[in-house]
Amino acid sequence: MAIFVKDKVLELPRHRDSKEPSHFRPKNGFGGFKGLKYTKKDLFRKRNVLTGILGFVSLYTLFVLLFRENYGTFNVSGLNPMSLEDQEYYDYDFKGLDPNTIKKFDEGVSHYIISKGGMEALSPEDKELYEQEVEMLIASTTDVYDLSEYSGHKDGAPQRDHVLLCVPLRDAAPMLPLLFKNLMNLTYPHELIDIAFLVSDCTDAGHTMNSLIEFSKELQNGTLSKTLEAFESEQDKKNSADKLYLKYMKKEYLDMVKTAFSPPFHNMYDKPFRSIQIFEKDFGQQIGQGFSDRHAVKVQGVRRKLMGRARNWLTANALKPYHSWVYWRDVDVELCPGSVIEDLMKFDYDVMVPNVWRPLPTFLGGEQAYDLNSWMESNEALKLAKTLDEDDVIVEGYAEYPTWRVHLGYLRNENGNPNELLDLDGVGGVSILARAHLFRKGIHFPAFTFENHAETEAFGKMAKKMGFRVGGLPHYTLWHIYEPSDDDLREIAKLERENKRD
Ligand SMILES: Nc1nc2c(ncn2[C@@H]2O[C@H](COP(=O)(O)OP(=O)(O)OP(=O)(O)O)[C@@H](O)[C@H]2O)c(=O)[nH]1
Ligand SMILES: [Mg+2]
Repeated sequence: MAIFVKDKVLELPRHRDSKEPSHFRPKNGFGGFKGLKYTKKDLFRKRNVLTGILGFVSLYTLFVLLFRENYGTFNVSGLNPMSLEDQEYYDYDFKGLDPNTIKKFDEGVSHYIISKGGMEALSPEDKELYEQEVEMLIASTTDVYDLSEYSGHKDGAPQRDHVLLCVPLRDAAPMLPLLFKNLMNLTYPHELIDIAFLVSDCTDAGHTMNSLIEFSKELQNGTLSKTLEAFESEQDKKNSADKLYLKYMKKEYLDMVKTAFSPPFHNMYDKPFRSIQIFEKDFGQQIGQGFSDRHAVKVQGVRRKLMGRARNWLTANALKPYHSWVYWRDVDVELCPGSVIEDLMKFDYDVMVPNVWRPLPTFLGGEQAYDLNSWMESNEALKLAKTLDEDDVIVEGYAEYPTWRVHLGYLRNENGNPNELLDLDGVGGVSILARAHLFRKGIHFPAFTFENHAETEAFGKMAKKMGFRVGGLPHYTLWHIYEPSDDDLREIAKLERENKRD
């Protein structure tokens, strides 16, 4: 396996003649389509139901293999083999139809269920088999969903609510180790989470896509944490100039990061997710992904509208009838509680976001509110909107747009109650949990100006306008990564020169 970072390809620091075996195996211990019988929810509890591999490529859509074939007798050191018993790995679109049974019907089959004299002619066993086969025949062309069953419980995990986890990515290869560690750290049952990545407009010669595929395979094989551990310990040995800024970060924050990424992790850390899909589609984004490029005020409207297109495209393609919740997550989150999905769900709101801060070098104050897109509307901003063109997009945090809104970010108290909740109008996109039926009802991330907003802020406004509850947690914090701006790098260089002189 190779992990790609920027323009370099970094081979993993270990030799593997054969693929690392997974310590997870599908229940019944076989893969592929052998010995399968029935498919639908009510059938798949039968023995010998389909386990295994579903892989397909469609319009450059890759469905990454769930399991490799070579599980068998193995044991990754320190890990016990574990069988993937959870029914959710095998339900809905993970069909297990027996081709021979279907073929039998296709070729025409005579079946007598009443005797000549009107007496019951089938034995109870024959009758049961006949009913199962008919059900399989129907299931081969028909899916039936009662959408009222997928409206999202506030205790989604025990209710077995399926979650679609969407991650948009652009030029994100260096960020993937962080993202995948945070994904593994999620405590919401992995077998209930379908992950959908959208890779767009990359300028890194395919590195984001190639690395993403490799990481996804390892994740679904249950071997990613071991692989990353080896990879990162090798990386740590390299004295990278890019990390110079760490000298200027608060020790408390660096300690928090260290603790978060050191074992012990939760029991199901390595457990494969229900599925991973990777989509690639370009939307013509031209603005660079560098910190200073993407933050210029004049590019915000265009950039946000394109992001809206990308997000809508992803939900439209990945959302299935059986998803009850959709969780949106940006790649560039450094610290996030593993229980974030459950923690956002439990309030029974239709849209819920946490607070997002970022660490800063001590010469800039050590930390700051980062995501200013989560806010309560103000009269001043409504008045300001009336003075703007219909197509203008208000962006928060810029002197050009004095909105005087209440920002979730600024309400944070380090020791505040993480369960305190505030009703919001606009939301930021770093980490949004929303009920799936909002998307089914047409709420989306406007790629046009909606009430002088675009993308996630307009999504919040639209959800509110359609009568849904939108909230945020001022004292529940996710930490966005710190990326030194051009000015910060100059300051760090200056301080380094001064230190050397002393
Ligand atoms: N698919 C896709 N993903 C993108 C695009 N631009 C950014 N992303 C991803 O979307 C998420 C958010 O992007 P950021 O560049 O962090 O932008 P932001 O959320 O507006 O916030 P800032 O960090 O303040 O710039 C990240 O996961 C990016 O990798 C794009 O054009 N297409
Ligand atoms: Mg970001």
